[in-house]
Amino acid sequence: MTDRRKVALLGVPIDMGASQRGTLMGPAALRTAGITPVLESLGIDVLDHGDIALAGVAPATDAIPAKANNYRDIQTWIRALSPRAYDLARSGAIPIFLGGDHSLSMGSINGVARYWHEQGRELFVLWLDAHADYNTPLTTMTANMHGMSAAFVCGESGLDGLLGDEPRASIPPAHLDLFGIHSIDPLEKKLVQDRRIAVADMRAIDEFGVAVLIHRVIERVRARNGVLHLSFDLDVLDPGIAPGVGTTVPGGATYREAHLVMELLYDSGLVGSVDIVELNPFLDERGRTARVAVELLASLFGQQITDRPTPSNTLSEPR
Ligand code: 6HN
Ligand code: MN
Ligand code: MN
Ligand code: MN
Repeated sequence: MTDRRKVALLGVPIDMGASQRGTLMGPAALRTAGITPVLESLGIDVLDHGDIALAGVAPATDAIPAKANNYRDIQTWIRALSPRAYDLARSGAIPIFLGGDHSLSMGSINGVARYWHEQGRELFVLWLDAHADYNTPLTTMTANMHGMSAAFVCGESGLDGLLGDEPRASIPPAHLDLFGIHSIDPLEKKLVQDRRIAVADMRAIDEFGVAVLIHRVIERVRARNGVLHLSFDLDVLDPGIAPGVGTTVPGGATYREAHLVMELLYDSGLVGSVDIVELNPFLDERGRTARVAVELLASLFGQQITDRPTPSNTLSEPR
């Protein structure tokens, strides 16, 4: 079981999966923005494990796939990260993986999924992102591996040797929810449709609102007594509130939409692990994006405006 009052932070300063350098400074910026004291102020016991070390990862010998930029570098990070993620999940704390670009989710989710599957629990993944990240080396237009992580997590082929000896623990595509999407490549879109992946794109969010759509995700996880991993790419936010990411797309989620997602997820009690990725301090404006990220994590861990009973969407009874 996860202890909702215990958090383990692990920095994963990787930037080789993206075309823009700079996300390697992400973990430091999240710490500077106060991630530890903010979570502690909510009564959470925070253990910061620092940044992951790559020493000791045995050299890989598998063939390098075509159309996977910086494959060897990313492979080293992923092979170091997956067993760490497994251990952190087993510790009972909620791990938060501080990115780093989104390729890190290939390792974080693999390790976490392996742990939950051993426990006989199903893992679901909520992918909050402007992008679907459902490319493979066969569909990609850029060869950037941060655009392939959701597909890898769902067991798509094309990066089959990536983990080396580390066991692969995929989730079925039916356990993935793409949320907030507003940019997708043509072949990637076809693959997402072929796999019948649940998508709440920005059009759906405009039309129905985040509450209805997040409840749908929560109910699906709850119905199977599952655990939810949140993979939070900061580029899902509108560039007006989160300029510090490498791949900004206009028309992202508002400040309040994003907070409501976090508040509803907190109420659900289902989140067992988190990635927070794509923060690029080199592109940020006076730390704004790092600060928004920490504020959103506070809502995910129970910060509330009023201390109303949860879960509830009603106002308190008059006395
Ligand atoms: N991200 N679909 C584009 C690509 O290069 O495959 C963008 C990917 C963005 C990835 O933001 O994590
Ligand atoms: Mn993205
Ligand atoms: Mn909107
Ligand atoms: Mn992403």
